[in-house]
Amino acid sequence: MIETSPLKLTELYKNNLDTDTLINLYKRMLLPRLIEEKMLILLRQGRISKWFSGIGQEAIAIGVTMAMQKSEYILPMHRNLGVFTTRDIPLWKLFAQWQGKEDGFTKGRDRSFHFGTQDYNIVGMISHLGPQLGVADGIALAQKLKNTGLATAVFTGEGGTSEGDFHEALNVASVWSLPVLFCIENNGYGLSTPTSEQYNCENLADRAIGYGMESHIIDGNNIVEVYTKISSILNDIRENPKPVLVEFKTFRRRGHEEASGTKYVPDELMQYWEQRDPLTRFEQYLIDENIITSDQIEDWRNEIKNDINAGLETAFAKALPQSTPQQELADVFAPHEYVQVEPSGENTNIRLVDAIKDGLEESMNRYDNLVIMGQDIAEYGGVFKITDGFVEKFGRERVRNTPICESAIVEAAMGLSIAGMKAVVEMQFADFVSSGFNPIVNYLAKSYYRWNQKADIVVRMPCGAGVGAGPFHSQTNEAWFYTIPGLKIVYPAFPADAKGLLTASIENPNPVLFFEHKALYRSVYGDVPHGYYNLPLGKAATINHGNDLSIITYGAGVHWAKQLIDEMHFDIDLIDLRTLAPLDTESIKASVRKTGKVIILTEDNLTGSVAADIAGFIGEECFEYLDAPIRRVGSLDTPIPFEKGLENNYLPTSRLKICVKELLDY
Ligand SMILES: Cc1ncc(C[n+]2csc(CCOP(=O)(O)OP(=O)(O)O)c2C)c(N)n1
Repeated sequence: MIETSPLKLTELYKNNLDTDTLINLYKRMLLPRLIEEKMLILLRQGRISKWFSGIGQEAIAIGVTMAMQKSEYILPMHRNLGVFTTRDIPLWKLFAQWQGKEDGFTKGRDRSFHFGTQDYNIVGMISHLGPQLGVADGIALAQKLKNTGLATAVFTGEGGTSEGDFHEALNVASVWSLPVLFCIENNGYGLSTPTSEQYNCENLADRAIGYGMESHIIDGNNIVEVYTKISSILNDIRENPKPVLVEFKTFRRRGHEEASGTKYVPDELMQYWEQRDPLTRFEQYLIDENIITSDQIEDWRNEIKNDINAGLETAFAKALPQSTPQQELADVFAPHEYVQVEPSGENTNIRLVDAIKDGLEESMNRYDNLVIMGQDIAEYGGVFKITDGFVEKFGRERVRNTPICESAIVEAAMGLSIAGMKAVVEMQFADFVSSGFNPIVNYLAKSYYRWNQKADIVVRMPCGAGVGAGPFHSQTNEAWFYTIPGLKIVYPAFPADAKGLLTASIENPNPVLFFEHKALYRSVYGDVPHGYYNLPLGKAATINHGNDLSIITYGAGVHWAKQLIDEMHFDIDLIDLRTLAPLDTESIKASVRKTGKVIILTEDNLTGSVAADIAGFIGEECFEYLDAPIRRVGSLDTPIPFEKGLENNYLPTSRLKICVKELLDY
């Protein structure tokens, strides 16, 4: 039965809040409810596309947002309309966003709540649900490092808690004592999946114990409880930075999205929760207590409905995006004006590994908002010793050992960038980036295009074969990323390039995957300028000038080709691409036009490699200049074997020599 007894409601809503606050909480809940009711009508009329309803869950978004300071970041989910309205985003702009209008938050590039806005300190979700939990860690880390005393709140459904991101994010937040409020909205179902099939513990809040974290269970349908308890938890978090997990018990009263219905929900359950509607129940309480009157409610409803209609009218009148392919392409990366910093003129002959260390150190000196994160990188200096001595120079706050959780750390790097910092993430081995793949390709790569949020992050990737390390410590996996718009890929072959390209990558506000070949780390020496200098991304280098054949390659391939040219005295043009994205297409064209024959050499296995794409480009752009078929030379289409002899068979060096001879004789 509906709890209408004044006594019971008095008990339920017992509080010390003043009348204004109570009325404000009510009106704040009323707004998203009325917006939703309108949206359901528009949906039926086919005037908006999808709708994820938060009806019955409003108390959580509103209570949490009201308890937050406006300067604190909130990372809401698809049912948290109340976060957006409580931050006072103009209604027309929200509606324009949902309609894909030019003046929405994403210029029509992403739908519904998939956007963020720095103006309102809101960072919306990506569809994958979990990644924002780690992003919240990064934002909170930035607040902690900057001593702002601000907390960060992030939402997830109970379904999202089954994702690895949830576990990684909670663990990192706990290990680093980050001021994050993790909010689980446990609304009974994840799409059609009931909680009994989602997790096997009584309360999700209990999971906090495993992470050494405080937790609370809160009635998510009681606005007073949400607001007062969260206010007090946040005060505590701000003073003593630490993460807190809150499980809000609530219920999803409508379908996962409107079209899918609620057939699988038992009627009694629906009725039970309808009786606990956070808005109508609180309204009854306020009337019973003579805090508001029915007339006032009527007036507010009319006022809000008028605002909604006005907002809709404005949004409907707004233009759809009128873009061109050029404009779309120009918005994939954050703008950056590269300013050349010339080298000092004084050089020392050092190894590639030393040059990378140098570049990193110069950048740490140059940017005091730069943080490096990675496994074993602090006192231990990283497995390749690149950050050896950094803790002593820059401190543990900026040189951070991480737990083994590639996803959460990439996400945390994104959070740092959102909060105005720079991050370098060291993958212990490039192979392990697969465990952080999702946030790189879906969050970092797409965020500038989606809502103009830069991802000022370099992911360092110790990669490559030739060290007898087997299938999981030898891959060169640049092709996994080459196809993704929004990522830059740098792959130096020489020490001086490595240093100058690393500093340039760190300067650049976009996500850069920086490949460092392990076999070259300690075998390749070169003269490297002292001090800070940079090199532009997207410029290839000609390592050997020749006329009979072009070899276009990068990384270890440059050294294999150079060795062959030196041994055989071939007249070959050798192009070291140095960066793959952006690709120096002009240098490729110039070389192929000069020689008329070309090999694209890659250490990667051939199928689907970067070489395949470059071959396609040459076929299209240089066809009239070719005197022989374009040849790709790469590794076998097998995993990389461990044993030295097998690894040699796998790698393309022997096939390169044959191919060079065939082409020269063609
Ligand atoms: C990684 C991933 N897997 C699956 C989905 C599809 N999906 C979208 S929402 C959803 C259910 C989410 O449930 P929950 O986290 O409890 O949030 P709720 O929708 O109940 O608010 C699913 C399965 C997705 N978006 N991302």
